Amino acid sequence: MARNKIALIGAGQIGGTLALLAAQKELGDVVLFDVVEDMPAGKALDLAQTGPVEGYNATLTGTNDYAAIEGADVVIVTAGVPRKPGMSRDDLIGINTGVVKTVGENIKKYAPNAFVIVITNPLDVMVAVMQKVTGFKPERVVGMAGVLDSARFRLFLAEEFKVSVEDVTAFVLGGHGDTMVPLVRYSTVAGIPLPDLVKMGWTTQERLDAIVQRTRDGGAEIVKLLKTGSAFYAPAASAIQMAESYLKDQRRLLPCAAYLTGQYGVNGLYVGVPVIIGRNGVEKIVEIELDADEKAMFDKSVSAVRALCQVVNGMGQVQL
Ligand code: A3D
Repeated sequence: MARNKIALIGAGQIGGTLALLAAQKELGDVVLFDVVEDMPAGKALDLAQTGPVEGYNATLTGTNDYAAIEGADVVIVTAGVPRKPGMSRDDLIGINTGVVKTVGENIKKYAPNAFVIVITNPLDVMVAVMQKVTGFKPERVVGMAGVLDSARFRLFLAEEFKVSVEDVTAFVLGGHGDTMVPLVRYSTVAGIPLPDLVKMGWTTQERLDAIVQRTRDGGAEIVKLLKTGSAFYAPAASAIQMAESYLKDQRRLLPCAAYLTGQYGVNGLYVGVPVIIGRNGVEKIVEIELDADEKAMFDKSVSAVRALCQVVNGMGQVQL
């Protein structure tokens, strides 16, 4: 049986971690692409030499030539620039729109059947640019953000309740930015909703509010500590979970940036919602009921994403 082929566009901090995780999980052979001369080949060789020690069977190659991604089953895109301290994700739009456009044109040419996961920020708009440029069905182009934002929420909750991270489920919806919507009502410890845990005295509403805010600021907290670059281990792990669900037809229910066609009252926009990922890509967009406050937060987040789409349109490279 032929192995799957996973192309990683951008061989920086997240790209390298994606390659390691994909190899360790033996999801397929990995091709690392970057515009920096020789660097992806160096990273791939280093990772290939990890194979005998870690015991993984995967071929890893690095390249500056898009032709090497030919026929990829999954493409994960991190090409572009990350944030520096004091920058918002939206400040990256000028550089990253052009980068994602070029990347999309090459994915269309060399990997026309791929499932594409975008990580480059500002996420919700970059995934829209990717879909537009490739012309792929929206089911095959998704953005990674919700899995990461939810993982941050889950960690902070597990620490608060002193329980295993495995027993905390959480949902963060909306755009990947300051207006993201951590959904307290739909987040649980082993099925017990957070509002019940407040009633049970496990935490207070004030402490829960602070955790919600820390989740919203989760990316900035790491940018400030790292001083150069942004988070990369958890973003990579999150995208690999999505890729694995596609490649193994796991039908995981994960929050991802998906193209809405009327769901949640939104039409023609990529925004973070729960979806099922299986062999056909996004197989279902799950519409959960939002109360008035949650809906207001979600709508605010949607407006922020729409405003960024207008910025891209104004730049004249792609019309969303
Ligand atoms: P970094 O380590 O700088 O890697 C980016 C790589 O892209 C570098 O190696 C560049 O050489 C390469 N690159 C630049 N231009 C091109 C091009 N035209 N074609 C191909 N490769 C190119 O950054 P990183 O890996 O830390 O982050 C990558 C992106 O992910 C940034 O935009 C981050 O903001 C974003 N990010 C998103 C999340 C989400 O949750 C959505 C989380 C963390 C980072």
